[in-house]
Amino acid sequence: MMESSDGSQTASRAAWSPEEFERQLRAKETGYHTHHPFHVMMNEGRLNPDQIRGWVANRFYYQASIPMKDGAILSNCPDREVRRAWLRRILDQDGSAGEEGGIEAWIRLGEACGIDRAELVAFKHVLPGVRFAVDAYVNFARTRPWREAVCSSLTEMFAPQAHRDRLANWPRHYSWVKPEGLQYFQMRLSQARRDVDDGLRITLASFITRELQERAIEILQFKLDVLWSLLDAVQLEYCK
Ligand code: AHQ
Repeated sequence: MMESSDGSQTASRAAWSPEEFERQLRAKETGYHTHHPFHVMMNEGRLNPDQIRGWVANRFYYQASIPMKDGAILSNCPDREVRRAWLRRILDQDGSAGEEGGIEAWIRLGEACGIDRAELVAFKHVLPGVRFAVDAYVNFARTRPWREAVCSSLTEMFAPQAHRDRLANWPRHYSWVKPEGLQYFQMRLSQARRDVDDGLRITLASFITRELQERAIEILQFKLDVLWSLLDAVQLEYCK
């Protein structure tokens, strides 16, 4: 037990070991958006084409905002090594020589679902609640210390299972979606794992006191809320 200056006893709040800290972070999976009712209905094949198209068109605003978010992290980060690694995320999404990138792949998902390309890229169908949730995430990355923004990307620890579920369920339940549209989910299986390795290494090395570690858990909850609120807005609009 630690003794404070006035002699009162205060419970020691020792920092978690790196293994326990990672376990605490991963335990937040229970609040991940794959458990949202809309996503459960998606995996169970209970969505109609308009609901699928509504999800794809609204999630496009999130996808198109990722490079802006990562650019904000780069602009706040003074560490050249971290920037070199983090830059890859922008190229993964925006594309680079010979690689069309994730944003183009998501546009092809939209076209495979029958969404007009011009309407998708103009964010014509993006709902107010989706815009607010995504903008909150980008503004978090712009205004908070870069290490906090790195930590907020760790919801992607749970993303590979989401992509595996879609790759398994869409061909079965949504065979009307042209199969080439699913390439984005395939791409992210490996990219997400690599991104999470970077993000977790930085987070475990940066949040080293118990107080900072509990702040990291709060940050992850904020990002889980961003993803959950996005689906709340989509479900309210498309599941009336
Ligand atoms: O396709 C996704 C992606 O590129 C990213 C980057 C990362 C971040 O920096 O916040 N998070 C993320 C996510 C992607 N796809 C989501 C999905 O369900 O398809 C999951 C999402 C995430 O878990 O944060």
